[in-house]
Amino acid sequence: MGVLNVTPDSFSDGGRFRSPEDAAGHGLRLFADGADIVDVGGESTRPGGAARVDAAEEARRVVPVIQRLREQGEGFLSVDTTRAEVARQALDAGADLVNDVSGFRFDPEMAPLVACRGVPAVLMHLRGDFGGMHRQPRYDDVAGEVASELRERMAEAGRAGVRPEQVILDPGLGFAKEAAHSLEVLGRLKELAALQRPLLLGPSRKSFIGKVLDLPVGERLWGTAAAVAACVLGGAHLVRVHDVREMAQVARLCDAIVNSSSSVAAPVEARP
Ligand code: PMM
Repeated sequence: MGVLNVTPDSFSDGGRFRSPEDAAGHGLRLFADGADIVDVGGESTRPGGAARVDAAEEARRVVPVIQRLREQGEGFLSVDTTRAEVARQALDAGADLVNDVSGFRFDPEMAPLVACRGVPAVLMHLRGDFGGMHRQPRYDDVAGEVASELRERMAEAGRAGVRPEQVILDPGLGFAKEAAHSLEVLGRLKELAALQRPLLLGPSRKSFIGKVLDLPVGERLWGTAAAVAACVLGGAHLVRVHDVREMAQVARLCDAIVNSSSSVAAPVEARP
């Protein structure tokens, strides 16, 4: 999944595009670079409390880009929003799936919309709201708590009519999590497989990488590659990244390792 942020202030790639044509052009490049899905977002979730925009402004940013990509692009389009009204307009413009980082919590109309349209939707783990989520998140057992909170969110969505087959789960790296929490979730990804839904992860250029490597956001490509490898080897089905060309190679190779039953089955002493 390639990231296409149509925002003035996203943490690693805000303010890049001057027009919807410009942004759609970047989306087409992401497809050409190997993305299966392009995720179009119009509101920043930047650490430290990004200023929220209203639904009309968010839709004004994403809908024309989705329309253009739908006309010209072949791949799947996703809308990164926590607002049902924005998701509705994006789906009407041709989006195929909804990516809601609030796990359908911020807008009570989101789950009913997803249920009614029957589209796939990413349900991400997040505690609190955008403003408060970075204030000292506390966990005793981060992987266990994320898994059980995702299970609760999925059950809640089910009560609104969302079928389990529609749901893609995301533990929300960097969202209401310190670096140590994100690293532990990555290391214990297999525990989320128990939820029996496809997993999406968004490690790209995030601050847990910067913290370990002591590097600014523009120099986290290799760290992102390592994190993407951990995601795919840990069982992720989708990774949301900015640097699609490079990460497609990392993901494909890790996928080949996962799918290579011979290397898994061969006894250690039989290996060269
Ligand atoms: N991260 C960001 C935005 N949207 N969506 C999902 N499902 N998972 C994520 O980890 C995620 C997301 C923040 O990153 P950005 O500002 O670079 O887009």
